[in-house]
Amino acid sequence: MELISIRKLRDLIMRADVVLEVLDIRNPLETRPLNVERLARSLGKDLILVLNKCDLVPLWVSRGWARYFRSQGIKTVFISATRRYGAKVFRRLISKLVPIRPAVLCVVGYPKVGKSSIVNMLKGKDSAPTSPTPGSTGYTKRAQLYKIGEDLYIIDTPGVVIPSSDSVEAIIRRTPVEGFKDPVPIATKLITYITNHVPNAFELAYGIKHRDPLKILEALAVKRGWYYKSTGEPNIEEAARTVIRDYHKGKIPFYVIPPQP
Ligand SMILES: Nc1nc2c(ncn2[C@@H]2O[C@H](COP(=O)(O)OP(=O)(O)OP(=O)(O)O)[C@@H](O)[C@H]2O)c(=O)[nH]1
Ligand SMILES: [Mg+2]
Repeated sequence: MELISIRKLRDLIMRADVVLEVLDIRNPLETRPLNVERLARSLGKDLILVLNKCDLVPLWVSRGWARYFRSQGIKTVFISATRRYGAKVFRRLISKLVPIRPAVLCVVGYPKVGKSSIVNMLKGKDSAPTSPTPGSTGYTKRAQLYKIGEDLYIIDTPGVVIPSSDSVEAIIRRTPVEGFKDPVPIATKLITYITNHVPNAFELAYGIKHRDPLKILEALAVKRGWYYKSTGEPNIEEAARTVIRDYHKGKIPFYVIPPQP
């Protein structure tokens, strides 16, 4: 993480009474910004871990991850912001943490984990712009304050925490799909990563039975009718971008199994 964003993050957390740290429940450990937790703790702020997108994983996976984080002493809820699942428990926990009003919450988390969607869920109507892929239009540009209840406010934030590791998850979250000069190598890595967790993910998503990443990309290009004009070969770059986009959109079944208690 860059220095500038550490300062921004600190300013933001200072302004809030409770920090909502949003993770993608499909891959919580890879989308967990530990520096947010450290900062919140050092500034004496309450923190709720919000495991979002639970509609994309089986219930036992959601429960397993919630149990895992709660066992570490972290207040945790799992929700689906877009399906508005888990809103009641979530609101109740917030009310318990901020008995005194006015109060301000802030949402922080890696790009595309659903921060703006959570603001919309808590508001009860869509106001904060959301977008499916990094860098696309609708991407939250600056911190903005919304009213979500009687004397209760929430700050939606742009990507103040950017993953810096070399993991596939980190790379595709910090780079817009169009930003890859050659999207094939990263899509290949992503496919391998996904199939390591869900072996038949691409059969479920596209009806493609291959297990080899390049074969999957080729088959997808052929299926969609994407060919290079010059050579007539299947356009695997277009297929690669599609795989990355579909992963962000939750169209490819994927989740990491929670550790056993
Ligand atoms: N299936 C599913 N998709 C979700 C959920 N929450 C958000 N999304 C989708 O995830 C994408 C990103 O959501 P946003 O709310 O824009 O995420 P964000 O964290 O605000 O993104 P940035 O502001 O760009 O960092 C959108 O396509 C949302 O529709 C959810 O609970 N389930
Ligand atoms: Mg946003």
